[in-house]
Amino acid sequence: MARTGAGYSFHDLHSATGGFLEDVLAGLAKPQKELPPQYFYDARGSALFEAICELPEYYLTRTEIAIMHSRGAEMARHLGAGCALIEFGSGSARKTRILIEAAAPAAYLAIDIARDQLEATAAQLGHDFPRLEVIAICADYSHPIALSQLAALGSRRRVIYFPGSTIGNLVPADARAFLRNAGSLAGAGGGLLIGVDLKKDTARLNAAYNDARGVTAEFNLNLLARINRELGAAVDLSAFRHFAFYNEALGRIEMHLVSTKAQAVRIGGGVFRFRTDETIHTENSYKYSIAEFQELGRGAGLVPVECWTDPERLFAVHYLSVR
Ligand code: AVI
Repeated sequence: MARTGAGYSFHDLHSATGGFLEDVLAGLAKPQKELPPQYFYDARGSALFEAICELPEYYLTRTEIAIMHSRGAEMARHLGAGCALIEFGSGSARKTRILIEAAAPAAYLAIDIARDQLEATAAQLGHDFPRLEVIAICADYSHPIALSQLAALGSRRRVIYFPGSTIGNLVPADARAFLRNAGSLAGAGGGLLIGVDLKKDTARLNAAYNDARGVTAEFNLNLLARINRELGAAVDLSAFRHFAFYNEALGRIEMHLVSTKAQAVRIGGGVFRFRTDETIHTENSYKYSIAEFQELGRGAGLVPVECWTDPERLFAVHYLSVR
């Protein structure tokens, strides 16, 4: 389905029925129970994530925004005026707005699974930047994307923008495959601008995923609430608690939901037994040193060109080019 609004076009390539039940049943049947993190982001989960981004402990968002403000002009020189900017998981596009102001791209193509927010953001950007061609595509960017809409970008230089350290939510092998795919979407001469959280002291990392107000806990537990809402289950949320810790050996924050008692959980015809303290692994958030991320990029056939960071070296924005 495609439609055109004032200043933007919208293309719906995502099937709303998805595989939520199948993914939940498969994840909970594994020896280490798990749930895929993309299911965090229903309307409630997206609102909770926006609230996380404002928390004093969650330094990632405000630090990346500060880097975009202070170094946007340098990034713009790499992007080149009149380029086509392609963003995966655009969300509210707060950082993109800074980049658009600095780099003046000719076209902006946003790909996101969250349909309503995507269309609202596209409409707003179309209104605020009348000379910018805005194309919104509702699709799951975690699958390889072969978009006919790319033809609309013509021969403009393509730059993929992937902020927020969302790449950290993929295991390194998947992150490398993602970078390779993004590189081929950008094409020879194109580039990738990627926000990546840096390794740092464990206390600071642990605090960012265990905030005092309990918003991250609610975000994590919302996965079970969503299962109840959408799959007609009756999981007792009070029998699970949020647990997040930095796994130093693997260089990642792990989020889990811990069963506080022995219990059986029924979901869509499946019965899943939990021991006391048994966990469901809900998310990884990998942290990369600058050198580690550049190496990951090289492994995907990309050329690290530049990297910008903040004075405390909390967060990095990398520019990599496609040969
Ligand atoms: C979206 N992503 C980069 C966030 C992160 O930090 O890994 C998701 C998140 N999980 C807990 N807090 C925030």
